[in-house]
Amino acid sequence: ETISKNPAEDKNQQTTKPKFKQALVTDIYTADPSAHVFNNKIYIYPSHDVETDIKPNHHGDHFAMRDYKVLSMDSINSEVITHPTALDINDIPWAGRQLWAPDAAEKNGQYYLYFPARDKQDIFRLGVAKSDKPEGPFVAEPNPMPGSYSIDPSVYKDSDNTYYLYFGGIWGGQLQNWQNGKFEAEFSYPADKEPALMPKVAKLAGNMLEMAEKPRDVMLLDESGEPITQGDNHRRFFEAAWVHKYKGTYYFSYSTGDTHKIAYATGSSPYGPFTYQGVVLEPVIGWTNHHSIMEYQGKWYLFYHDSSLSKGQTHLRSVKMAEIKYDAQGKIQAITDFVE
Ligand code: FUB
Repeated sequence: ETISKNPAEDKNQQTTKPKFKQALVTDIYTADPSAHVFNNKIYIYPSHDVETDIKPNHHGDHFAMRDYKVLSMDSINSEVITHPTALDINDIPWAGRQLWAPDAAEKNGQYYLYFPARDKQDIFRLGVAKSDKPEGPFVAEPNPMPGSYSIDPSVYKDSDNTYYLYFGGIWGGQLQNWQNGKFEAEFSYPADKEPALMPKVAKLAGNMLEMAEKPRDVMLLDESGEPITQGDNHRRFFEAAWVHKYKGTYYFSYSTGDTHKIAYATGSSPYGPFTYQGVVLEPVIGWTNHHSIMEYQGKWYLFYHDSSLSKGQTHLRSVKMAEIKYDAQGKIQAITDFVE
């Protein structure tokens, strides 16, 4: 069901085609896009940003999102459809507030929406909701995924049909509160020279609703094979884990948070370790930077967001896309949000 056309159209042309590096939809604010090809169509699972009176703070309380809406495109050049609400916080029995960056996966014709939300104790957990349609509506499980914590779940389906769940985010994402296997309100970050807090990975169980194993660290290494350190905030993991595979190599990309970049590292296993390679996307307008990378008909696309439409309001972002290219060694050529 279509409820909006792509408003990024050029008024001088009779077209509704989306343009690279321009907001895909302008009727609502959208962020944190996780893009997938399901049934030969492109589906984008974004956060749905909303206005709030909450003042910006380091916990991210101003990201007060309350529902999800899925975007879809018949092809990379087609109009963008904003679908009706896919999941509302009022229909998630365990959730208290803040529906943050989601992702989705398909298995045997069932679609699974993975999302973070604070529970009624105000601790971030990961939830799952099911649908028989990629755009929803989704029905949430009554409880969060057992043993889940922190934010930004993303699911990578490997070529052998194993599904891996990645997650984690520091500062407002609370990963720093879980250094000893349980939530601790009092904590210290590692010292600047110590290994940084690493993102997490676990195989998903066959039912797609729980982890099949205890989450382990995704090790991000520097060029010498040493863990990236906490003080290296231009390269250390902050949030927004995403995995894709290109020519047999696994690419782990992520946001560096307070240095505002999408960086990436490569490895030979979905568990890592991954060695730092460089930047995919330079800082955008707005504080956060969050993305996904998707292959479609032999080309590769970066989906991301910025706050240009809201004139820089950090919590009011818009999803965009751009093509990315690899060099002969498989290095991703960094892009900026600048429109050529
Ligand atoms: O959208 C809320 C949060 O901001 C996401 O979960 C983070 O990745 C950041 O984009």
